[in-house]
Amino acid sequence: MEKWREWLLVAMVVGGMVLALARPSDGGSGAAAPASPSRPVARRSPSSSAAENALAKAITASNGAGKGKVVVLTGDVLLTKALPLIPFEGNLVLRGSCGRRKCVVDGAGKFAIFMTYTPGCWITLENLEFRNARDGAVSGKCSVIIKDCVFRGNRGAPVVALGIGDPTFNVSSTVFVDNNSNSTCGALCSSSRGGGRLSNCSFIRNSAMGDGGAVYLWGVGSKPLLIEDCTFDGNTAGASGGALYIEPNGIETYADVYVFDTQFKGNRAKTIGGAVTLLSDIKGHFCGGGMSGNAAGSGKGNDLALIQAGSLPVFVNFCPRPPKLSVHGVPSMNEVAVVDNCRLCGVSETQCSFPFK
Ligand SMILES: *[C@@H]1O[C@H](CO)[C@@H](O)[C@H](O)[C@H]1NC(C)=O
Ligand SMILES: *[C@@H]1O[C@H](CO)[C@@H](O)[C@H](O)[C@H]1NC(C)=O
Ligand SMILES: *[C@@H]1O[C@H](CO)[C@@H](O)[C@H](O)[C@H]1NC(C)=O
Ligand SMILES: CC(=O)N[C@H]1CO[C@H](CO)[C@@H](O)[C@@H]1O
Repeated sequence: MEKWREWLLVAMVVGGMVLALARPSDGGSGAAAPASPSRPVARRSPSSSAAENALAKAITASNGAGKGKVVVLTGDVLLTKALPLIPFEGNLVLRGSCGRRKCVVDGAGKFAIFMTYTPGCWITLENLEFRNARDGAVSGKCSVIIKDCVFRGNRGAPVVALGIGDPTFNVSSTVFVDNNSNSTCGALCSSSRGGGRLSNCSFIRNSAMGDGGAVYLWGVGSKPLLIEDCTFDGNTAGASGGALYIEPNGIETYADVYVFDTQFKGNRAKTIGGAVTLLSDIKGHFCGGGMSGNAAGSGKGNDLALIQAGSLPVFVNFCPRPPKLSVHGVPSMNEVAVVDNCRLCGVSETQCSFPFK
C-alpha cells in the first residue's frame, strides 16, 4: 500500500479523537473575527504575525460564527506554528487581496497548512499562493474549491490530498509548480468517491517518488472525473504515470475519466506510462488535446500505459481521431483496450476510430 493511503487510513482511525480534542475551541471563542465581504479580517493587520493569528482564528471560527463567511487576506503569512485543524463540518472561505500579486501563505518548510481529519467540511481558496508547506498544503476529508491559486515548492506528503469518503474537488485556473511528494502524486491526489474537476490548471515540474508525478486518483467511484483545458509539463514519477495515474476502487463498475483539450508534454515515468497510466476498469475519454515528448524509463508506453488490474479491460478512446501515441498494454494491448464511442466527447460515433488494433 502506498504511503499516503496508509496515512489517510491512520487519519481516519484517529479522527474521532482529534474531533474530541478540537471541540472545546470550535466556534465559541468569540475572539475570531471572520469577515463579512465588507469587513476583511486581515486588512488592518499588515504584519505576518497578525495575519497568521487572524487566519488561525478564522479556521477555528469556520464551524461557528465564521462558517462560510469570506475571510479576506491582505498580507502574506509566514507560518511560525501549525495552524489549527479545520473543524468538523467547518466551512472556510479564504480569498487573497494583495493588489496585483497573490498573497502568500508560506509553510516555512516546516508546517502543513490546511489539515483536517474529520469529514463534512469545505475549504474554498481563491487568489492565493501556497509555498514551502511540509507534508501538505490542503489535506484531509474536506471538499475543496480552489480558484486562481498557485502551489509552489511544497514538499513531503502530497500537496493537495483528499481522503477516503465523498469529498469533491473543483480546482480551476490554478498552477502547481515545483512541488515534490515523497510518496505518490507530486501535486494532487484523491482517494475520494466524490468525483472532481480540474479546469484550466497547469502542472509544471512536479515530482513524486511513487506513481503519478502530478496527479494520482484512486477509488474514482461512480461520480465522474473531469480534466479540461489543463497542461501537464515536465512532471516526473519515480514509478508509473509521469503526469497522471488513475485507478478505480474496484467497488463501482466503471469509473469515467474525461480528459478534454489537455496537453501532456515532456513528462517522465521511471517504469511505464510516461504521461498517463490507467488501470481497469477505468473508462478514459480523451477528447482533443495532445501528448508529446513524454518518456517512460522502460521504453514501454512513453505516452500511455493501460493496465488490466482485474478481469475487466481498460476502455479508452481518443476523439475526434486517435493521435500517434506510444502505448503499452499490460498484459497485452488486445486484452486491455476496448473501443468506446465518441458521443461523450460531443463527436458522433462514426467519426471515431480505435487507435490500437
Ligand atoms: C515524507 O514522508 C514521511 C512518511 O510519510 C513523513 O513522515 C515525512 O515527514 C515526509 N516529509 C518529508 C519532507 O520528508
Ligand atoms: C467549479 O468552479 C468553476 C470556476 O469557479 C465554476 O464555474 C463551476 O460552476 C464549478 N463547478 C461545480 C460543479 O461546482
Ligand atoms: C487560466 O488560468 C490562468 C492562470 O494559470 C489565468 O491567467 C487565465 O486567466 C485562466 N483562463 C481562464 C479562461 O479562466
Ligand atoms: C522545496 C523543494 O523541494 N523544491 C524543489 C521542487 O522541485 C524542483 C524540481 O522538481 C526542485 O528543483 C526544487 O528543489
